[in-house]
Amino acid sequence: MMRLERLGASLAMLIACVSACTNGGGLGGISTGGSGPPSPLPSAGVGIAIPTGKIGVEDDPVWGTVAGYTQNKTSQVLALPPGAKITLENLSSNTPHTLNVIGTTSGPPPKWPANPSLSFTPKGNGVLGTGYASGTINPGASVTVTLSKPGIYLIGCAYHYIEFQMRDIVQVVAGATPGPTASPGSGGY
Ligand SMILES: [Cu+2]
Repeated sequence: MMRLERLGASLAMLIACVSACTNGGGLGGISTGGSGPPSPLPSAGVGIAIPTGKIGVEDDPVWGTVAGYTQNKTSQVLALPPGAKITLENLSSNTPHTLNVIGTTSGPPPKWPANPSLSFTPKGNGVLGTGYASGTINPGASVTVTLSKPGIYLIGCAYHYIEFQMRDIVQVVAGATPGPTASPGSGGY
Protein backbone atom coordinates (compact mmCIF):
# COMPACT_ATOMS: atom_id res chain seq x y z
CA MET A 1 0.00 0.00 0.00
CA MET A 2 2.67 2.46 1.06
CA ARG A 3 4.91 1.51 -1.87
CA LEU A 4 2.12 1.98 -4.41
CA GLU A 5 1.33 5.49 -3.14
CA ARG A 6 4.99 6.50 -3.34
CA LEU A 7 5.31 5.06 -6.82
CA GLY A 8 2.24 7.02 -7.96
CA ALA A 9 3.60 10.26 -6.51
CA SER A 10 6.97 9.70 -8.16
CA LEU A 11 5.39 9.11 -11.55
CA ALA A 12 3.29 12.28 -11.24
CA MET A 13 6.38 14.35 -10.41
CA LEU A 14 8.31 12.81 -13.28
CA ILE A 15 5.55 13.65 -15.79
CA ALA A 16 5.26 17.25 -14.48
CA CYS A 17 9.02 17.69 -14.70
CA VAL A 18 9.29 16.43 -18.27
CA SER A 19 6.49 18.77 -19.37
CA ALA A 20 7.91 21.84 -17.62
CA CYS A 21 11.49 21.22 -18.69
CA THR A 22 10.48 20.89 -22.35
CA ASN A 23 8.58 24.17 -22.34
CA GLY A 24 11.26 26.03 -20.38
CA GLY A 25 14.04 24.89 -22.67
CA GLY A 26 12.19 26.02 -25.77
CA LEU A 27 11.42 29.49 -24.45
CA GLY A 28 14.96 29.94 -23.17
CA GLY A 29 16.36 29.11 -26.58
CA ILE A 30 14.25 31.79 -28.21
CA SER A 31 14.93 34.61 -25.74
CA THR A 32 18.73 34.27 -25.61
CA GLY A 33 19.37 34.75 -29.30
CA GLY A 34 21.25 38.09 -29.04
CA SER A 35 24.75 38.72 -27.81
CA GLY A 36 23.87 41.63 -25.49
CA PRO A 37 22.01 41.44 -22.19
CA PRO A 38 18.20 41.32 -22.50
CA SER A 39 16.33 44.56 -21.85
CA PRO A 40 14.55 44.74 -18.48
CA LEU A 41 11.68 46.62 -20.14
CA PRO A 42 8.82 44.53 -21.55
CA SER A 43 8.48 46.74 -24.60
CA ALA A 44 11.53 48.99 -24.69
CA GLY A 45 10.93 51.95 -26.89
CA VAL A 46 10.98 55.72 -27.21
CA GLY A 47 8.00 57.74 -28.37
CA ILE A 48 8.57 61.02 -30.23
CA ALA A 49 6.12 63.90 -30.61
CA ILE A 50 5.81 67.69 -30.92
CA PRO A 51 6.33 69.47 -27.57
CA THR A 52 3.32 71.75 -28.14
CA GLY A 53 0.98 68.71 -28.09
CA LYS A 54 0.10 65.97 -25.64
CA ILE A 55 3.69 64.87 -24.93
CA GLY A 56 4.29 68.21 -23.18
CA VAL A 57 7.41 69.86 -21.75
CA GLU A 58 9.19 68.61 -18.62
CA ASP A 59 11.28 70.81 -16.34
CA ASP A 60 13.51 68.00 -15.11
CA PRO A 61 14.97 68.63 -11.61
CA VAL A 62 18.42 67.42 -12.72
CA TRP A 63 18.72 68.28 -16.42
CA GLY A 64 16.40 71.24 -16.92
CA THR A 65 13.87 71.62 -19.71
CA VAL A 66 13.43 68.61 -22.01
CA ALA A 67 10.69 67.92 -24.53
CA GLY A 68 9.58 65.65 -27.34
CA TYR A 69 10.82 62.21 -26.24
CA THR A 70 9.42 59.68 -23.76
CA GLN A 71 9.52 56.10 -22.54
CA ASN A 72 5.99 56.59 -21.18
CA LYS A 73 3.33 58.99 -22.51
CA THR A 74 4.82 62.43 -21.85
CA SER A 75 8.25 64.05 -22.10
CA GLN A 76 11.01 62.93 -19.74
CA VAL A 77 14.76 62.36 -19.50
CA LEU A 78 15.42 58.94 -21.05
CA ALA A 79 17.41 56.09 -19.53
CA LEU A 80 18.05 52.77 -21.26
CA PRO A 81 20.34 49.84 -20.55
CA PRO A 82 23.48 49.36 -22.66
CA GLY A 83 23.00 46.60 -25.21
CA ALA A 84 19.26 47.11 -25.69
CA LYS A 85 17.79 47.30 -29.18
CA ILE A 86 14.83 49.66 -29.13
CA THR A 87 12.29 51.27 -31.43
CA LEU A 88 11.95 55.01 -31.98
CA GLU A 89 8.30 55.61 -32.77
CA ASN A 90 6.79 58.82 -34.11
CA LEU A 91 3.57 59.15 -32.13
CA SER A 92 2.25 61.93 -34.37
CA SER A 93 -0.30 61.45 -37.11
CA ASN A 94 0.82 64.45 -39.14
CA THR A 95 4.36 65.66 -38.30
CA PRO A 96 7.75 64.09 -39.12
CA HIS A 97 10.49 64.02 -36.48
CA THR A 98 14.03 62.77 -36.04
CA LEU A 99 16.31 61.73 -33.19
CA ASN A 100 19.81 63.14 -33.66
CA VAL A 101 22.72 62.84 -31.25
CA ILE A 102 24.04 66.37 -30.74
CA GLY A 103 26.87 65.48 -28.39
CA THR A 104 27.89 63.71 -25.22
CA THR A 105 28.12 64.99 -21.66
CA SER A 106 29.57 63.79 -18.38
CA GLY A 107 26.71 65.28 -16.37
CA PRO A 108 24.36 68.21 -15.88
CA PRO A 109 23.86 70.94 -16.84
CA PRO A 110 23.60 70.19 -20.57
CA LYS A 111 25.32 72.67 -22.87
CA TRP A 112 22.88 73.01 -25.77
CA PRO A 113 24.45 74.46 -28.93
CA ALA A 114 22.46 77.35 -30.39
CA ASN A 115 22.35 76.16 -33.97
CA PRO A 116 23.72 72.64 -34.50
CA SER A 117 23.84 71.01 -37.91
CA LEU A 118 21.31 68.17 -37.69
CA SER A 119 20.96 65.59 -40.46
CA PHE A 120 17.59 64.64 -41.95
CA THR A 121 19.07 61.43 -43.36
CA PRO A 122 20.20 58.37 -41.35
CA LYS A 123 23.76 58.33 -40.01
CA GLY A 124 25.62 56.04 -37.63
CA ASN A 125 24.49 52.64 -38.97
CA GLY A 126 21.65 52.21 -36.47
CA VAL A 127 23.89 52.47 -33.40
CA LEU A 128 23.26 55.32 -30.97
CA GLY A 129 26.50 57.26 -30.51
CA THR A 130 28.28 60.42 -31.56
CA GLY A 131 27.03 61.46 -34.99
CA TYR A 132 23.95 59.21 -34.92
CA ALA A 133 20.88 60.36 -36.85
CA SER A 134 17.66 58.39 -37.19
CA GLY A 135 16.74 60.14 -40.41
CA THR A 136 13.20 61.37 -40.96
CA ILE A 137 10.65 59.25 -39.09
CA ASN A 138 7.31 59.85 -40.75
CA PRO A 139 4.05 60.07 -38.77
CA GLY A 140 3.22 56.67 -37.26
CA ALA A 141 6.49 55.14 -38.45
CA SER A 142 9.35 53.77 -36.38
CA VAL A 143 13.02 52.84 -36.71
CA THR A 144 15.20 50.59 -34.56
CA VAL A 145 18.43 51.63 -32.88
CA THR A 146 20.98 49.62 -30.91
CA LEU A 147 22.41 50.99 -27.68
CA SER A 148 25.80 49.31 -27.71
CA LYS A 149 27.77 52.47 -26.76
CA PRO A 150 27.25 53.51 -23.13
CA GLY A 151 27.22 57.23 -22.47
CA ILE A 152 25.04 60.25 -21.78
CA TYR A 153 23.84 61.85 -25.00
CA LEU A 154 22.25 65.16 -25.87
CA ILE A 155 19.60 64.51 -28.50
CA GLY A 156 17.26 66.64 -30.56
CA CYS A 157 14.92 66.75 -33.55
CA ALA A 158 16.31 68.10 -36.82
CA TYR A 159 12.92 69.67 -37.62
CA HIS A 160 12.08 71.21 -34.26
CA TYR A 161 15.29 71.68 -32.23
CA ILE A 162 15.15 75.46 -32.53
CA GLU A 163 11.49 76.24 -33.20
CA PHE A 164 10.06 74.12 -30.37
CA GLN A 165 13.17 73.39 -28.24
CA MET A 166 12.64 69.71 -29.06
CA ARG A 167 15.62 68.27 -27.19
CA ASP A 168 16.31 65.71 -24.51
CA ILE A 169 18.91 63.64 -22.64
CA VAL A 170 19.32 59.89 -23.09
CA GLN A 171 21.40 58.01 -20.56
CA VAL A 172 22.70 54.71 -21.89
CA VAL A 173 23.93 53.69 -18.47
CA ALA A 174 23.42 50.46 -16.53
CA GLY A 175 20.97 50.99 -13.68
CA ALA A 176 19.90 54.50 -14.74
CA THR A 177 16.20 55.29 -14.49
CA PRO A 178 14.08 57.63 -16.66
CA GLY A 179 13.24 61.05 -15.25
CA PRO A 180 9.84 62.31 -14.09
CA THR A 181 7.23 62.82 -16.80
CA ALA A 182 5.65 66.05 -18.00
CA SER A 183 2.04 67.02 -17.42
CA PRO A 184 0.18 66.23 -20.64
CA GLY A 185 -0.18 69.11 -23.08
CA SER A 186 -3.42 69.87 -24.87
CA GLY A 187 -4.64 67.97 -27.90
CA GLY A 188 -3.12 64.85 -29.38
CA TYR A 189 0.41 63.91 -30.35
CU1 LIG B 1 10.38 67.08 -34.34
